[in-house]
Amino acid sequence: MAYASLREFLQALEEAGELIQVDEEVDWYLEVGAFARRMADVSGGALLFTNVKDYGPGHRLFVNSVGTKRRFAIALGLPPETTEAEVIEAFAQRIKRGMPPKEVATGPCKEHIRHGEAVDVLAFPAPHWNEKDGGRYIGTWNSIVFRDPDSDWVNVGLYRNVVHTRNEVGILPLPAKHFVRVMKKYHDAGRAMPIAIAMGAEPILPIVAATPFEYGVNEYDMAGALRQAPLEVVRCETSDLLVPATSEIVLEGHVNPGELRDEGPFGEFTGYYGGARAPRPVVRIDCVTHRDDPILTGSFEGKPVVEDHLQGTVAYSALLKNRLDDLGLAVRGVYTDPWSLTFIVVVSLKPQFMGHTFQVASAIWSCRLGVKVNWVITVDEDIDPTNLHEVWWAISTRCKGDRDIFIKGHDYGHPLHPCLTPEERKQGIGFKVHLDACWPANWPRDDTWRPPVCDWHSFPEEVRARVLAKLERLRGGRGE
Ligand SMILES: Cc1cc2nc3c(=O)[nH]c(=O)nc-3n(C[C@H](O)[C@H](O)[C@H](O)COP(=O)(O)O)c2cc1C
Ligand SMILES: [Mn+2]
Repeated sequence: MAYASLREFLQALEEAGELIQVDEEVDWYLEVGAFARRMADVSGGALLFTNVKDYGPGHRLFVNSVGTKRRFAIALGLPPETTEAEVIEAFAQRIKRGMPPKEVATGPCKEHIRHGEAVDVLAFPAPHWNEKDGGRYIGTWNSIVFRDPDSDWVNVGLYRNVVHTRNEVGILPLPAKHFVRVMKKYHDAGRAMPIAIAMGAEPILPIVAATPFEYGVNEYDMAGALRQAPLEVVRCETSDLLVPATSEIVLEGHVNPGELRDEGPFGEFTGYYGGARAPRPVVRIDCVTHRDDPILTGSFEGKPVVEDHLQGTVAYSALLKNRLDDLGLAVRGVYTDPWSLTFIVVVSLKPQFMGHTFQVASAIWSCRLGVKVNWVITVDEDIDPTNLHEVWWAISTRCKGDRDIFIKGHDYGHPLHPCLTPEERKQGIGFKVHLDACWPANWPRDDTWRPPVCDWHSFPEEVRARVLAKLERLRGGRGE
């Protein structure tokens, strides 16, 4: 089932007991952030603030939309109790075929249209999230739309926006992002880059925006694929870009060549402040359109687990699984735990030949999203990659440190990676590690080389059945 709007999604969250509406006054300065932090720490509900200080009723703020596995499943139209592995599998299957958007004449996002002097982004309750943030961030759960000047390719990305003035916001696209490549094309041709920042589109689009699809993949098609229904879009007022018809708020603007202004720092997905204050591109807002009683959306960043980490887990695990499948590498599963920030990926497989596990690691590093991955951990197919305890056990028992760990320095480094020196972060110099916790492929499959596993499944089936039946009687039907 596809949600036509954010409001339909809120309704579904309400029915699932996943929505907390806060009617008491809450300060946009730190209090909103602390609410979101607290909910992240207790795996709590999504937050709808109806009374933000200086704003009052009619200017709602929605935060922490897919911050738990249950809500992530609900956003995808799956039952709340769907397991994480099933969510990843559904995501992987759905994105195999795109579904183009459908243009409609108009939509709720056009209920109010403000041009020129009437543009004021601070009409919306943008939070100052963490204390050391470099300002109020209006864009943290947004969908930023732009088109490649040389083709029909439409990209949607999630890049943060600080408020500079009533009609100027900052944007932080990190170096490997599609925004940077496309912006360069416009600017090299001496042209301004038109963009549209949609907030409060239906729930899937920000997830798509934050997913690192390959260059040239039309991300509206991916939104359609994930929603399992075409996304309805309308034309912007000041450009020919298309935006989701039911968006709560749309900021239409452009990025001029060479125009930079200081931006940052910001409490980051790494769990530390990052992106030290530095000159970054500016978006000039030409027009704002919004719904009646608009709902601004926002996402809290910080130490795991916040929705950014869940998004990363689902998207990276699914995209990497599809890639390894496409290459015929036949792995059992791929998983990056939310606490690993997608810097660590675990792959479970049955090694067929010497070097198979390294081939898997190389296949991950050789695609766009693998650039960010520092560690690939390979485990045998009896290990569930989503179960960190099993992975830990495999590393403890099957990885010989001086033989099974491959380290390469002088490689890509993420600019926000805290373990790099400030200079390495600036230059983007990092490392790769392949940690192989599989039995070596050339080892004979006998009990001397590979000691038999000693667990529940190693008991004969009839013994297990007998014991289960006895436990059942013992616990009065509550046996496991
Ligand atoms: C909550 C959240 C905030 C994000 N903020 C930024 C950001 O400020 N800058 C950035 O480059 N990427 C940010 N990302 C990651 C990008 O959205 C992600 O890399 C995405 O793939 C970018 O789109 P692109 O692949 O089309 O370039 C953020 C992701 C999430 C979930
Ligand atoms: Mn993209």
